[in-house]
Amino acid sequence: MRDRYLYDIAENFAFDAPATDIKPLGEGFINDTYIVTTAKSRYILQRKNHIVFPDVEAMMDNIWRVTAHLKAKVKASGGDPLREVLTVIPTTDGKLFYRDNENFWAASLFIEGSVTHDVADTPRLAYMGGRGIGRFQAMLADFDEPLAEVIKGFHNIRWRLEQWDKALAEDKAGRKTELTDEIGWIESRRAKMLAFWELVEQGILPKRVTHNDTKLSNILFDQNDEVLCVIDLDTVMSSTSLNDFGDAIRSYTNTGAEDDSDLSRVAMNIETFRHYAEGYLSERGETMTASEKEWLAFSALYITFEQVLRFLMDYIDGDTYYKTAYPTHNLVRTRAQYRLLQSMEEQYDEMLKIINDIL
Ligand code: GN1
Ligand code: MG
Repeated sequence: MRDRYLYDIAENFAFDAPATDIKPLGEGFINDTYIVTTAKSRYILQRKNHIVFPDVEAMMDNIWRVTAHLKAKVKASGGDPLREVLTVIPTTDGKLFYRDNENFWAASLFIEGSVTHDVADTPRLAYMGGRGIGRFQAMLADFDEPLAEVIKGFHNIRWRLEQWDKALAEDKAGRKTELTDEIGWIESRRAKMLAFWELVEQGILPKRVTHNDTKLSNILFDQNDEVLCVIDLDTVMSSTSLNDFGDAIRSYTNTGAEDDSDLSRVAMNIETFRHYAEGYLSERGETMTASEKEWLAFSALYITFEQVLRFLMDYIDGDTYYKTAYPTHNLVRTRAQYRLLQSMEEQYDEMLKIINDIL
């Protein structure tokens, strides 16, 4: 059925012609995404989750400035800024987002002929994904404007653990007593994870522009599987760039699904790790500090631990953050991500060796 509401929203954006078709696209956990067709072009329209992103204006301002910087870089090197960088489409009155009574909306250009992949099932895809994120960070190395912290303490485990302690104390959904093992997984690693974050707090690991959601499906490829650009810039912020490496390893190398209920399928594929690291370091190797290189492999454990904590905390809170498909979904996600973390811990020496060999 033609949903009049979405067409009314679309009219507020500076598209080249009125929308003739609007369909849902993908299945993100946070925003709702649609593809809008006009007589001449296609666009992406997103309802931004205002609970997750309390300051949509600041978020869109981050995205606008970062993409302007990237576009200038791509232009200077003879590339096509409309295909190699996300293009935000403003509203008809020149704003970066549209707000109606209940929702916040933003739009961007759909890049024709682009392809996404959900699973890094070939060495080349893992390598190219690493290169894509490496280049994204390299192009932003000289971006020295402040960026808004769109989600407070996003990859800050000190902050996450404060929230965790509160969630346990409140036990909102009354689920804590069934979760003794799972809670132990977090507590036994608390000190180690905090020690890593302290390096960021002390400036030993420098802050850079980071993407903060580096799953493979956030990269657009062309028909030959060359990287076009990195999308989903909602969480672009200033933090350690190791987060981006760690989150990519968490998502690329998993031989199972993020929410796999069959734990025997879940493990870290060390070859995928190697290929991603090779691609990433081919772009970033020279601009990384000695401390960044030293802690690169650990960042995968750090981000995977954080994801275990976030899924479990949402389960304890009564499933208020992530979209869930069934009542124990967040618990299943927790266990699957924990299995992945264990697999990384088992292969940590090998990960260190691979990084050293590449460098
Ligand atoms: C969320 O919605 P999506 O898939 O882009 C989340 C990430 C998590 C991911 C887990 C803003 O990303 O941090 O790693 O789910 N994004 C936010 O799949 O919380
Ligand atoms: Mg995202």
